Amino acid sequence: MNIGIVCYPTFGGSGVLATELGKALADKGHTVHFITYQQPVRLTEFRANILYHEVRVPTYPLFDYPPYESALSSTMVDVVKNNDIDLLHVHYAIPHASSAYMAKKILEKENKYVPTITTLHGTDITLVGRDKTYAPVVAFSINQSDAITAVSENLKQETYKTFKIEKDIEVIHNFVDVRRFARKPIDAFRKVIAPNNERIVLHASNFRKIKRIEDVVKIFNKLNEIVPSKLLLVGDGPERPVIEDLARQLNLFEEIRFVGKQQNMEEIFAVADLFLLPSEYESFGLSALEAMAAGAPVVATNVGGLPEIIIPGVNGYMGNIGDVDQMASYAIDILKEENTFQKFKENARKQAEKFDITRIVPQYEKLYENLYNNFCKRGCK
Ligand code: GMT
Repeated sequence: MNIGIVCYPTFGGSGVLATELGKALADKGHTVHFITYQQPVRLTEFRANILYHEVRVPTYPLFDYPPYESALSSTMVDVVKNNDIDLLHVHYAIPHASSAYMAKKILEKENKYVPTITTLHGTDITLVGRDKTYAPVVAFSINQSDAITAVSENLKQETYKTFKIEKDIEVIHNFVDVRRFARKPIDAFRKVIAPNNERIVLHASNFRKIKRIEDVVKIFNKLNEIVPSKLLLVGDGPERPVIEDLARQLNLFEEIRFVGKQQNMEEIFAVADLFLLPSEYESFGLSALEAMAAGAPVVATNVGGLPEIIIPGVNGYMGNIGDVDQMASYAIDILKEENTFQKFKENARKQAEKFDITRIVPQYEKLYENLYNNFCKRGCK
């Protein structure tokens, strides 16, 4: 098939998932057209059947806010017409679902019919999407999608609670390429971070408030009192200065490494002994799944879709939001004794296998085929 994928090209989970999906579909022989404003960060190598179409947003003195949504719809129209696109799959509802709707309507006027799929990722529903400045457009455009998917059962239920959705939402969980993430740690890299063989604790995110990174630091502080450890903080965002201050206040600057945004996450996950994700909400927690695939157990909050991937006492633990003491004691339980730690590691890998790319990507392919066949009965192409 010729598949158009629209996503955010940044380090966020929705863009990562969309890019990994596009690469997997290309590996299976489909031709994938990414439509976005920048080269997606995980789209690093060249493949003949992956094409990238940049959305240009011309500025004009009148525009305090250049109209990205219109530019995106026009680019979709152009890509669909000139590349014989079979379907458009948009990731993250805002503004991708409404741009897709607009593109579909324009194409219909030219007797070209293209089905659209919207995959909901989390904050497009639970945070930004429910804001009343966006909500009517979000609800309308989701309902106009020919198929809707959500990355967890929790997000599906949240969507029904938040909006009046008239269609079925199919849950297709996020996935990970277990073989790619099951890397041997690079010894030299481990040595630099943990010269005295301390445990390495990892957190990776976009450093937004919802991630509660101050809790990551506090949990680490308590863990480090009992189990000598180092904390690796990957990513960047608005909370970083606050977290740097906290690390200094707690006299932890020597124990914490802020490495910023990173491309090669497989190598970083490979050195991690534990992944911390004490977020206020996670629709799924793709980073936690990637950590598990690399053999790192996860201590997180019991929110959103995290209970769909973490089995307490098996591959990690979950605590209540803000309960730093509880999460620290879970981290200590996992890391202090080698046999227990090795069991958690093995279980983390096993659990990740349930969400392996080979199991989940066919679910998207099946959805595409059904949609394409049904849609075509109604007169596409
Ligand atoms: O976590 C973020 O803030 C980024 C966000 C995104 O849209 O890129 O991630 C969301 O989508 C990911 C991929 O489906 C999920 O794994 C994350 O849990 C979800 N984030 C939230 O729900 C806060």
